Amino acid sequence: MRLDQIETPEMIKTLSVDELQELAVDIRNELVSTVARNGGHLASNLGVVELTLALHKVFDMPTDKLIFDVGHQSYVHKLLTGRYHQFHSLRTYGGLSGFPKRSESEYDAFETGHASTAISAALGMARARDQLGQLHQVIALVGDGAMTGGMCYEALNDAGNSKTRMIVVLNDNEMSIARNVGALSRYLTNLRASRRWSDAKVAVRSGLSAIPLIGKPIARVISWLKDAVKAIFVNEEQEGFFDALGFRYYGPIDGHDLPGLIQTLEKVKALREPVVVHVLTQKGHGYDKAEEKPEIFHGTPPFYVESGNRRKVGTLPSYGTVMAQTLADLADEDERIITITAAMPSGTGLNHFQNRHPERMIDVGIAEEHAVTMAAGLAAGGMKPYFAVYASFAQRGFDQIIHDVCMQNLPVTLLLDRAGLVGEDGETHHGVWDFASTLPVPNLTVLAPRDIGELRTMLRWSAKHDGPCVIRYGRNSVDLSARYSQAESFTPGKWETLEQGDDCMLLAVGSMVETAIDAADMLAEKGIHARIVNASSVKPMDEALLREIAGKPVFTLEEHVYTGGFGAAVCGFAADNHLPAPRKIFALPDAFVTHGSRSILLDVHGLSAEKIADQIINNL
Ligand SMILES: Cc1ncc(C[n+]2csc(CCOP(=O)(O)OP(=O)(O)O)c2C)c(N)n1
Repeated sequence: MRLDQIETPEMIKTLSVDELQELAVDIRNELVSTVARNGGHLASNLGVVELTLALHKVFDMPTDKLIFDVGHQSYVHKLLTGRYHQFHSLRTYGGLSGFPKRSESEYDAFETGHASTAISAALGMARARDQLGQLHQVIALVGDGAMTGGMCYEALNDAGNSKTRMIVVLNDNEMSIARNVGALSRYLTNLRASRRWSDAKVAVRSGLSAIPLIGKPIARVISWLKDAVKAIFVNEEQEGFFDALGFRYYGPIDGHDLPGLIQTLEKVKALREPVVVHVLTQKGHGYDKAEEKPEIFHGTPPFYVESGNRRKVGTLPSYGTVMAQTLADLADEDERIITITAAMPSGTGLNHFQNRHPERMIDVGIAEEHAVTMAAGLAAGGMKPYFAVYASFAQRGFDQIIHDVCMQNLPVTLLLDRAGLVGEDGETHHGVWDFASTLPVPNLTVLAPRDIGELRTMLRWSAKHDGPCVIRYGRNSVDLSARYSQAESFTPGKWETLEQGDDCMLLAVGSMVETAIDAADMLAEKGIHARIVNASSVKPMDEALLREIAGKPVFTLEEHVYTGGFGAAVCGFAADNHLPAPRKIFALPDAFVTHGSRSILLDVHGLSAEKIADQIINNL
């Protein structure tokens, strides 16, 4: 049976192992060709082809519930659950999401996108099952990278103690996006070693046993010797980690061996207690380019299958690269500067910093809450920490920003990358709530550069600033230096006027400055002259400028939700000071924005230059 004939996972149950193996080839071809065209998470999906087939062969979805941690590795599951014919639309506007979506399929039991949630969700679903007198299994598929996140331990602790029937499949490929870090990762490596050791032991034993007369006694001695050596290298006490938490541990098993996987899953299916099945997989398995460079093919833009090269190569450095290079220069002069990533050294650009100051870049794993409080500790200890993190993942550290950083007025800088709409990754990844959560926090300075030049200037300012600070920038870097030169220094609370004009005032933040310039060009064609203001200091605001322009038609522009954002703050200031409110706040709606290209999404929500210009004309 070919992949295009699989309409429901029921059909997989009838297939032999050989037929499943043929299907695995089809699946890998489909994954590579679709992701090469649309971009997406390739290496992780290539690694779970056999595992997903085995899960669908053994369990009865959708009655049994399968929950993907992060959810970026759910493509194979989508292909097997009636979505093959839509798979070409993966991650495009109106097409399939790159993450599980309950609205997309009854087989998507729980929505994910951020790491380390699956065990908690599975435990909740298992408890609901027990409360409601149902009998199905609940399975959480969790990567070893996701297991660096603290929520996993809170959930294991609770689940193991409650003895709730559920299965955690631990997909261990020794990688997060980059190489996995931390003590648990070391522990899992030990377990892997023990498996290689026992495999070798079995092989030697069976080989020797075949020799008549002397074979069996020699095999016994060698076996004893090997156990003694193994006890030195593999700490037997550590092997009880999951058992100690109240789980029954199975593994490690080979995640590309279909018969072995099916056999083990069959065995654990009927168990009435919490179980961990430790599965070893290879990230990128079956596509040589992804096997060689799993980090590059973790999440990739469109690429050529033959060469593995990206289809489009940008000429402008990313904000992350500019940030890391500027900080590395500053760190040459200031030994207190230290950087932190939560498992995203290349995504944030900090790998460039690491190349120059390896001892001053810390990867804490997928542990954003810990990263913020640890940064507060570094600052309290006399260092100058910078935590670079995607805006949507920084949501995890909200309480830590208030309680650990700002209340003590510690000089921690948060560098919020991918702020605004990210595009194809969709609603779990858009970073559009950061103003709402940072603007109300006392002591915190909140900044958003108009381009890479201003980011450099802000970073130089921040190195001398003795207090907490947030600098947010978007996915697409911008360089406005050809049109507007960059001031030498940055002053919080002072906004820059890029164009003079008297007919309307455009107060734009971050990515919206470039859009405001384009919109103003369109307005100029209609004889409307806009003053363009780069409101890069979001807190403190330029109150003097706000008073100066009071009474003129003011429009605010931001890539952030309407509620609690920059425009709302301008309105608040106006109300407080008996000034007229802005004519309109250009911002995102109070709704979850779907996936699709950034330009489409901005246009759909009225935030393209054309739509902004039209709305201003109508308003005036
Ligand atoms: C809270 C949070 N932080 C960071 C990320 C970005 N991220 C996506 S996948 C991933 C690595 C996950 O590793 P693992 O769970 O081992 O899955 P694999 O890709 O190796 O299969 C990271 C860091 C995220 N999704 N959520």
